[in-house]
Amino acid sequence: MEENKDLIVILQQIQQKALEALQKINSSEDLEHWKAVFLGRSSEVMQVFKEIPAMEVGMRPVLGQKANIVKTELEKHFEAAREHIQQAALTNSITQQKLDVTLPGRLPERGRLHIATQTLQEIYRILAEMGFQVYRSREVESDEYNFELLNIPAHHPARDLWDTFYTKKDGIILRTHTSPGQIHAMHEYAPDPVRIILPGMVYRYEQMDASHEIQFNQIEMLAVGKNITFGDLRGTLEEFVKRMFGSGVETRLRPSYFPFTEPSAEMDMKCIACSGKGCTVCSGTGWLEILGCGMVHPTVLMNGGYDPEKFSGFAAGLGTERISMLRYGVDDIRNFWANDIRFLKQF
Ligand code: FA5
Repeated sequence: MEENKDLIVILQQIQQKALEALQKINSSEDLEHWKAVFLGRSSEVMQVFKEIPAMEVGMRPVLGQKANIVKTELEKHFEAAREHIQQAALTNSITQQKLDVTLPGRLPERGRLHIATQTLQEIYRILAEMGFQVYRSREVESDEYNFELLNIPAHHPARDLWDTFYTKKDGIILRTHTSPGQIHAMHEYAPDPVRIILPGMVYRYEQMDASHEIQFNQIEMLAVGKNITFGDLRGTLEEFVKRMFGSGVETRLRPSYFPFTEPSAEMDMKCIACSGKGCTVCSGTGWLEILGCGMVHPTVLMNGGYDPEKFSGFAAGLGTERISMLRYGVDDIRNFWANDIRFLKQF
């Protein structure tokens, strides 16, 4: 009996000791430590619970009840103290680390379309209005499509016009121009008429300078049908340039040579960077070549599945980075893929 009374006194002492210790605590770390000491598995209250089964039967409920009251009481104070400490920490951070809400906010960086994509999209828009549909074609090509079927047999000197990236796989190359797409499209549509554009990246193993890159975008135009003439080609290109750059822009068509067109020509635009005076962009000539073009060669029509006696067509290949350069006054084509954010941000 005496022993039981002692335990009740001990429980009261435990409670008093714990609450006194709690009073002095003002940090979360100390509070957690307090919890381990006074409410943890090997705390004194828990020891009392362990001793109860050895007690006199009649006293067990009384002791159990008392021990529970003490434990609940300590838990209650622990929760209150935790609340208090958290609140104090919050008040402290609000008053000590004051926010200056008048400071300008940090704007998130906004992405944008690359200048090359913007130009491609503008060209799609203009040529769509003129009746051309986009036809996608592969960048990794076969020698057959990039050269043979375009009337450039192996060992033909015209292959020198395009410095090629070869792969280790025999006959597989990176396309040097978008023209092989002409053959893919003709194979798909012949003998129906087509009026399409073939956009995308092309690759050349070239010496880079202000107007030459080793990778650049081209847009191929192809129209095949009945009674299509060089006049249609010229009219279409002039209309395109007018819609792209405005009516005051000067262009010229120069006779040229491509194995897959006959006759062939190249179109130059008066260099906007120097107003035709001559600069690094136009290699001092005052003109910048923007595209090659011509009437589709009868052999190519035949390779595509058309009868050249009944069908004719025109084709053109535009270098679209050159178009961007003229449009925005960019004086070095190497800026396009150098990925300098200061350059790209301007467009
Ligand atoms: C061709 O690639 C022909 N396939 C174009 C063609 C298509 C002719 C259909 C006839 C019929 P060329 O190699 O000239 O042609 O290139 C066409 C255009 O791509 C050039 O006018 C120029 O604007 C651009 N270009 C050529 N080489 C580069 C280069 N290294 N860097 C940037 N643009 C280039």
